[in-house]
Amino acid sequence: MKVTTAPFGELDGQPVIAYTLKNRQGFEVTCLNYGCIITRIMAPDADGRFENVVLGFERIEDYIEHSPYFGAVIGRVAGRIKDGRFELDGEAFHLPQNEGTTHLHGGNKGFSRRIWNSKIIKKEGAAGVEFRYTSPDGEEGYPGRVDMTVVYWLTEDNVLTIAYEGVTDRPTLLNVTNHSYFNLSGDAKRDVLRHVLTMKSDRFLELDASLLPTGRMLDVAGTPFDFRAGRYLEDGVKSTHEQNRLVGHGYDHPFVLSENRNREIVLTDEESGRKLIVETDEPGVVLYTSNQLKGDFKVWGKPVRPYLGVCLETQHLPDAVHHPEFPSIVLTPGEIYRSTTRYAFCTLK
Ligand code: FUC
Repeated sequence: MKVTTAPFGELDGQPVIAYTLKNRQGFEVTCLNYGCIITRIMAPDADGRFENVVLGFERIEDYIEHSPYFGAVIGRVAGRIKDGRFELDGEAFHLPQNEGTTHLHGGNKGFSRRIWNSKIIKKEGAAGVEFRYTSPDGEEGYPGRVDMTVVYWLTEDNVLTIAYEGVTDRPTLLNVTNHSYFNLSGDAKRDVLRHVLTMKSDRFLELDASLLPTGRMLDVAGTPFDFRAGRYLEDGVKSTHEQNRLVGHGYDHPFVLSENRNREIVLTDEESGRKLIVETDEPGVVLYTSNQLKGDFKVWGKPVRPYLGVCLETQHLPDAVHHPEFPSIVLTPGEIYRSTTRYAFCTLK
């Protein structure tokens, strides 16, 4: 395992560093101390050709100006919080409303836009980067000082593991994820519509017009949300299902996982022969087919467009603080927030 570092520009007088983890097979992951952003994952196709399988940029300026959370760690709370307000132990908290009246992805300057302390770590058969960030009490409106650690581990068998840990000194909310946009075609040469997704999920959350959960969990059976036997992502884009249309034709939905740590999410691209197996201990995953991905910028030389990537955001269910029936995202002093997601890259051959 080889770990190299390279300068990746500067932000507010602080250096941005790119770490590249490379194993003996030639599989590579590059990540930044800014937002713990994964900029690049070089994975082999069925013929052994290494290409990048995530959307990203080559310059820090692009991440600051354009990025729809490409590759970043999202927190303190991933997803949407209705009206940017919540109550905890009888106290009301107000968060920045950065999408209409909704609070999205931790606010204006969440974990994804912070410089993290970073260092290279190693253990038998694996190398990694450990990121640490202390989010002060009241940052982006959230109570409590939160000490966060995120570790990216790479092993010789092309497995990337992300481990999150957090503690607080006051009751608060915490629900962290990674917002990588996968595109297994390699170097974003095709969109993801012909990617096949298989998921062990029987239910998904109904959304309202603001993309907030209504509280209803819908049965996937007989709908384009049934991924249990695998289906093309395209199905949800062409679908006339009201929930697909509502999110801009496609998927932007939380799914309840019915199994954990057992090949519960599998994404394949038959043409390149690449396959990604995601395993997590989180109760849910937000499937986002980048329906809203637009703008006057390019990714790896190609103009961005909807469906150029697919996000598999493993996490607790969004807006949990307003839905007591969802698993709680409250973290109290003395508890340790722990979450792990494993991404195994392989080929169909
Ligand atoms: C996802 C979606 C949102 C948004 C964002 C960039 O998590 O739920 O709709 O577009 O990412």
